[in-house]
Formats: sequence, structure tokens, C-alpha cells
Amino acid sequence: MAVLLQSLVVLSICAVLNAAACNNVEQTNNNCVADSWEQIFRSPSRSSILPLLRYKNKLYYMGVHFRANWYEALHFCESIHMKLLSIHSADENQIISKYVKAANKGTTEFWTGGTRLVDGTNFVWMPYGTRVEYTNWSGGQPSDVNEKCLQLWGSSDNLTWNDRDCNLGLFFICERCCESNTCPPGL
Ligand SMILES: [Ca+2]
Repeated sequence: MAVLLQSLVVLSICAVLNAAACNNVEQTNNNCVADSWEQIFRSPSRSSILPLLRYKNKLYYMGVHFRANWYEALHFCESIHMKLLSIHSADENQIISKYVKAANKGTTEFWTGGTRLVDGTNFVWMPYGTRVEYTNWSGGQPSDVNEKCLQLWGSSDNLTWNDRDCNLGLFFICERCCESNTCPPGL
């Protein structure tokens, strides 16, 4: 109820102010985030405490310090101004597989942003909403319409994909497309 009231108050304020004023505030905030997001994760010595892997036009961050269900992983990546992982090619799947193997965290089970929560059937990359086109499913997967989220797993050098219960706690990988003119649609 408190959240609802708060939302109503904000909406009322925006209704009273003219639309341009609200848009200006939003625009300014977005610019600040875009210009300084890496700074948030810099230590006093100015070295980044956010370890990132760079491959082509993307940065990747491996979330291995706590296990999260799929929803928490999606939210955490957003909170560090990144997105939950999307994979668009065999090359990218291979790079991610090497990244996971090199980290040697005792598991290869990681959440990606793939899910069929939207219509219950088709997998999309969230939060982009783009259809999953390149795939690398394990044999027999996807196996169950009740398993609505897409994880990496396997023991080979090239990790494969599995549909899994979204409520399961796993490590996860976030991404950020760092050259907007070369990003796939939606990134
Ligand atoms: Ca499955």
C-alpha cells in the first residue's frame, strides 16, 4: 500500500509539472549513469574492483560471490548497469565457456538471460525481449515447459544449454555492450 501511495504521489507531481520538466529530469539522470557507471565500482586507489572480460563489443562480469535465482540475477546485473548474459553465436558461446572454465569455481552452471516466461513457449533474451536464435542446447533439452529459464552447464570445453527452474540458485554472468554502433539489436 505504501508503495502504491508513493507511486500515486510521484504520478501526481508529474501531472502537475509540465511533461517537458519530467523528461528533462529523466534525461539528465540517464546521462549521469551512462557517463559514470564504472566509477561506482572503483576503489579509493581508482583501480576497478569490477573484474570484466572484454570480447569484441561486449564486457562480461561473472557473478560468483553469491548464488541467485534467475530473477535475482536479472536484477543484480541491472543494478550494476549491465544485463544478464545473452549469447548470439558459437564464437560467443565458446568464449563464455573458456571464461567459466578459467574461473574454476567448481561448477559450470550459470544463469543466462534466456527465458520463456513471457509466453510460456518461446525463449527470448531478457531484458532485451529479442528472440533466441543461435542455440546450443544439450541433447534432450529443452526438456520441460515448467523449466522456464536458460542455464549453461556441462563438462566439455563448449558449455551447452538447459532449461531449468527459474527459482534455483546459481551463479550468473552479466554483460554490457560497450560500442553501441556495433551492438546486436536490443543490446
Ligand atoms: Ca531441462
